[in-house]
Amino acid sequence: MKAFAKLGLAILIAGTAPLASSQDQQHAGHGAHDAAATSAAAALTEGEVKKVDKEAGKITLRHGEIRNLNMAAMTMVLRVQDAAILEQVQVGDKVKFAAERLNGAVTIVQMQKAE
Ligand SMILES: [Cu+2]
Repeated sequence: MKAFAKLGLAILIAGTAPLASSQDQQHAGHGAHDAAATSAAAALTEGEVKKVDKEAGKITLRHGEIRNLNMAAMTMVLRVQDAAILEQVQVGDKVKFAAERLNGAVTIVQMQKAE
């Protein structure tokens, strides 16, 4: 009987807690969503280097789907956060990269050669 009463209490808590928190913490929940989007950016997208413009800090890539940016596969010019990224690759290289939208521009924040 005692165990049954505890179980009932646990169900009551489990049943009410999510409701209360979703109403009280709508803004906190939104923040958590942003954090999730940032961590998703760590997933690398495959690409192929088409052009490197070191002076402008840009690279043209034929890239696969960039999930964190909701971008389909395409060929496009991307900025690089750190110009040193461009020193590591040459036209024709297969790469894996992480991109984020920084100041309105799609920017590569991490890139490595694909094996
Ligand atoms: Cu694109």
